[in-house]
Amino acid sequence: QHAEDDGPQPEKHCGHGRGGMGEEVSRKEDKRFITGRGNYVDDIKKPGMLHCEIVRSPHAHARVKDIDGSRAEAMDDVVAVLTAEDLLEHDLATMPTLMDDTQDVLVNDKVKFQSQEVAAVIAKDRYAAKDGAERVEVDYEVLDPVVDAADALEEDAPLIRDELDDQEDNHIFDWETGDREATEAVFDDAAVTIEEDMEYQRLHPAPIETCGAVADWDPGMDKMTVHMTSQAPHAHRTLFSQVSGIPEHKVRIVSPDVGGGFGNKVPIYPGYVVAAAASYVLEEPVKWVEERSENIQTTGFARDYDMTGELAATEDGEITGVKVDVLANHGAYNAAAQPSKFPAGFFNIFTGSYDIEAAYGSLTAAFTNTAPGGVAYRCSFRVTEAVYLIERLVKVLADELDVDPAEIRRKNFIPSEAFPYESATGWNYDSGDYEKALDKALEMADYDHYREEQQRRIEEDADKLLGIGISSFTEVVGAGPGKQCDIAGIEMFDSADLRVNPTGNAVLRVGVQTQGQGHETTFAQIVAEELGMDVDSITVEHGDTDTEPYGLGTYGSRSTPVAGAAAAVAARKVRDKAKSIAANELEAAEEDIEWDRESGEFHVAGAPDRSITITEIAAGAYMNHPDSEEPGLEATNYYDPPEMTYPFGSYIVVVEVDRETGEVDFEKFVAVDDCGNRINPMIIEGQIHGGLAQGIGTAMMEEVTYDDNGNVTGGDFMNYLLPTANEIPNFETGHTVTPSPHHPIGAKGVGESPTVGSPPAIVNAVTDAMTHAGVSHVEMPMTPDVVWEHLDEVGLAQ
Ligand code: MCN
Ligand code: CUM
Repeated sequence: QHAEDDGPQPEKHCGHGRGGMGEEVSRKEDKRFITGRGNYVDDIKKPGMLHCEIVRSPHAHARVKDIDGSRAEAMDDVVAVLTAEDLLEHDLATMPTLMDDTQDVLVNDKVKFQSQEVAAVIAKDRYAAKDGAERVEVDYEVLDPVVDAADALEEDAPLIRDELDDQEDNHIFDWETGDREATEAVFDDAAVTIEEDMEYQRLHPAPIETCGAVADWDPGMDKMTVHMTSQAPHAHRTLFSQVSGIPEHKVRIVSPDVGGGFGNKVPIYPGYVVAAAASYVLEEPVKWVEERSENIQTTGFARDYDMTGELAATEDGEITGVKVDVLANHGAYNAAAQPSKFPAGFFNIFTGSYDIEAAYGSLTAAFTNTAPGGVAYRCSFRVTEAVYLIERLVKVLADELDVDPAEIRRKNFIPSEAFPYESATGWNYDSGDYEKALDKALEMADYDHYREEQQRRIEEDADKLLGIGISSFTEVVGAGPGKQCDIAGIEMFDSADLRVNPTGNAVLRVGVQTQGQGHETTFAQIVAEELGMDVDSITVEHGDTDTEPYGLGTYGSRSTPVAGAAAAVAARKVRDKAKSIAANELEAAEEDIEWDRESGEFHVAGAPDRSITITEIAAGAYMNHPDSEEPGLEATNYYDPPEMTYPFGSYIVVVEVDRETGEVDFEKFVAVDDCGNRINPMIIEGQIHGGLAQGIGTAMMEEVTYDDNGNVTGGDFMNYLLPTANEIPNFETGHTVTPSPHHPIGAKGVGESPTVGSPPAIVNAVTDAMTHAGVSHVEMPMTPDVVWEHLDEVGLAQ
């Protein structure tokens, strides 16, 4: 699978000044971004391009009795009004979701959530399209909606999916994991058990750039080109081809610069299909770009898990069992974006960083009259929910036993010598050293000092209470292996194709798709490291299915674990061929050629001065190739990872809680991460900062809310609150390095660690400020009124 190599060693900043592994290379892509030369979907303009505006339902549950588009069609600049009837002619009225459900592209019979797509107006400019959409008259028969998952499972709840023959209620599926009997037995014998109910509220990834597409059907070439906001261009091409019937080689998906994805751009949305259908019918390019409220109200949401967790432990705090029960709100369609064999994503990693004998989890998923989705927003396929659950429970247990939450973690960590480790729910952790990361975080946070300060404030009845929260999380990222993980049947491998030019520079094409993560820099660094090239001489291309090798895309922090591995292996294949060319150029035997990582040069064994650079070798490959080799210097690798990678970290948050207002201030925010060998520490730091900000948003402010009539009451930035620079404290980051033993360069993913790891640390901190008065849990988002109510309840409010 991978070429043998010792690889760069932990903690040793290699790079050798050429911008290889471990160097803080400035982001290559930033030049175009900060000079206003980025190229996003809405920047694409084509001759004759039309604009699409979608007519959306004001009701959450309603039968569509009639659609009258005549007033819109009568407008000068309106070209067409499309409804489900028009799409039916082309067999495009419905589309499959990633979980094998069927979603209306335009509502055929019944609206199932507010703002669902009912009709589309195509016009010569965006204003006309919008005016036209307002003139489309839809006659609705309003039905009772149900937005809460528990209510949806009541016997008298309105049936949402009445178009499905086998669907008699709103129940979607039950799922379980672990060993129920063994877990019950452990709980029966336990000296101590604790239980806590907690909600992980509905969130939205809310990338700066909303979703959009420019579809362009070329009747001369019989080819459909779709520029779209996609985290997975190739998978989307296959799905597009399957849905439309256009052969795959006649479909080209281009994902230009993407202004943030955070999981939002993994699914396929009706707008993309409508734009493509409209272009096909009208034979002109058609652009569709969402507005903010459309994005929040209709595209893939995140979380919405109602969880009950229990721990069993011995008197001295050894955790022996964990039990969890979940009610999942999936919205109107089962459209979670995750590997198809994992209906609850990777939620079953809920044993976390701890060596727990027995674990059992059960989950029920329900349809509701809310937008579909469920997996998105920097979550590693629901590891966010799992980490939240276990890290909250550990804090509750520590309080029950009156032991320090750092000590109880230390006591239960999977010991560093136990790796590779198989968890009670079947995960194979590759490597870890949890105690080291925790110790480092404790030291950076000045933990003992704050514990004393906390006590002092309690004794002095101070106006502001102090709370200290810890989270020692474990992540699982880097799906495949292909046999376990697939999207719509396609195995989750990834790819890299490296071509070295005659003049010694190179183009690396990858199957993943950056949305801001810096792949154009970090992937070039991998090649620079492996070939002794300068990072500036390598261009990374992604996001065009006509030129890039097939890959499954960027999500689940899989780019480094999977495509990063592919890039390293492709570079090593080139290096192998380079040896043969070096031998030819240096007139030596190939077995005698050695590559020196430090200098980046190839030389004859025992004669370091008889050396040659990759640039000279590139010239040799095209101008004087050895008879034993084909001309040229390139290699491709399709990498199917043998395992996932398990990054981890320890976060410590110190908060001040105002007893008069319920406001929470961050005193200290320490994040120690371990993502194995690090490619670019500066980019990693940026990833951590961004994810911690989103973790603060999650814990403190963000929620998509609905009223009982199914109206989205949190569907715009007035009501869906994102943190700004004002709410973000100074982060102190640190790291440890525990390489992945199976990854060619020892790297693990990191893109989601901070959002996964930080919410429980923050909630643990706020709760901790009130633990002495008996508060065991505070629900997110912890707005001042929520916190104040808890203060009031236990007599701490002023
Ligand atoms: N990296 C590194 N060394 C490592 C691990 C990672 O230098 N040991 C670098 C990578 O090379 C890459 C970045 O850190 O440039 C993130 O890498 P990785 O963890 O592999 O994650 P992905 O590139 O697959 O990104 C996906 C991840 C996910 S799933 C979400 S959601 C998210 C996130 O990244 N969305 C983002 N971070 C985001 N950052 C931005 N700016 N925009 C988004 O939409
Ligand atoms: Cu779960 S959000 Mo990211 O995997 O694209």
